[in-house]
Amino acid sequence: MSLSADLCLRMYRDMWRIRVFEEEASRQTGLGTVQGALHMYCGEEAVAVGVCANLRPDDYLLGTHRSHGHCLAKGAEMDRMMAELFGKAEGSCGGKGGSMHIADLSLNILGANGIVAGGIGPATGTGLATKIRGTDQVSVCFFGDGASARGTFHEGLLFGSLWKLPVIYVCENNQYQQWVARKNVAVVDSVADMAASYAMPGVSVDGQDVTAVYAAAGEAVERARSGGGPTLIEARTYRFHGHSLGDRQEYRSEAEVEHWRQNRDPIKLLAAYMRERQWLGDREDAEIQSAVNAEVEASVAYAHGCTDPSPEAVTADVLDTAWRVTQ
Ligand SMILES: Cc1ncc(C[n+]2csc(CCOP(=O)(O)OP(=O)(O)O)c2C)c(N)n1
Ligand SMILES: [Mg+2]
Repeated sequence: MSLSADLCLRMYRDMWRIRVFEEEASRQTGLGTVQGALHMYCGEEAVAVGVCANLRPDDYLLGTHRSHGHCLAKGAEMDRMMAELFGKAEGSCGGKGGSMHIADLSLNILGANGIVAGGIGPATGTGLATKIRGTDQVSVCFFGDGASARGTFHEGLLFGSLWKLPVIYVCENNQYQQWVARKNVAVVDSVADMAASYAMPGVSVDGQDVTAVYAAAGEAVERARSGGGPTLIEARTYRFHGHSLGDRQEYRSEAEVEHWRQNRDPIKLLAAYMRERQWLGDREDAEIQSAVNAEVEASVAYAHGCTDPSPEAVTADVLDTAWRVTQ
């Protein structure tokens, strides 16, 4: 399939936005302005960007604990995301969600979450809801390879397939599950093969190649929108950083990480693809990167100018189930 220069440039810029945002978030954690666990998505940007380039603002998105990239790719505002990491009232979730719970209901981003496979059930639910309502929205759920070992994954795929729901299940197979290599704990190599058990199409793509991800997701989104049911996409990818900040990474070699950074960086690969076609020159490249750097710097300035949540806000938006049960 052929992609336009405009689309590639947009995806290139979006991958840079994720990369620089996260590097800054990591720096801010070191400075103490951002608190809590931070799971870096660097190296995996082509998955979020290639999938989300096929989505409309009203499509649903469910994420993982490693979701800054998913949210930015779907259109979440960078300023409010940085403010959220700073724990500020103007943040995407009023400063109470932090890195692992960023949501933006105005874009149907129903949230990152800290429970492995936690998004698969809700994404199947939004798929059911849109089918009942008769809209043509699709639901996308990102999850890691580790999530494919959880019951929720199997339940979600079963009902997604049984009811022919408009859901795209996107597994980011980065070959590691916290501090364990997938090859030491999995009995099938490709997560895409598991789709056969649920009678749905399963596709495995090179997750470092945004053009391949874009094409595979495009087919899946079209099938879902036109009533053809769900698809399981496995994107083979790699995280450049440890599981979360501070991980000593004793389970993998520096040489392996260096190999992926040098030869399999999705940003470098797209740059080479565009340069070959003369869609990207030195000047455009420098302009894109400096605009992204400025946007990220501005988000930090914005977050610094925000206010702390008021103590009274602590119980707002909290469902008091005990109260409900006794009423
Ligand atoms: C139900 C559950 N079990 C365990 C954990 C602890 N945990 C957090 S991330 C993670 C590994 C997830 O691996 P994967 O799904 O491959 O995602 P990745 O971190 O590689 O993106 C684990 C075990 C958790 N958060 N939730
Ligand atoms: Mg993983």
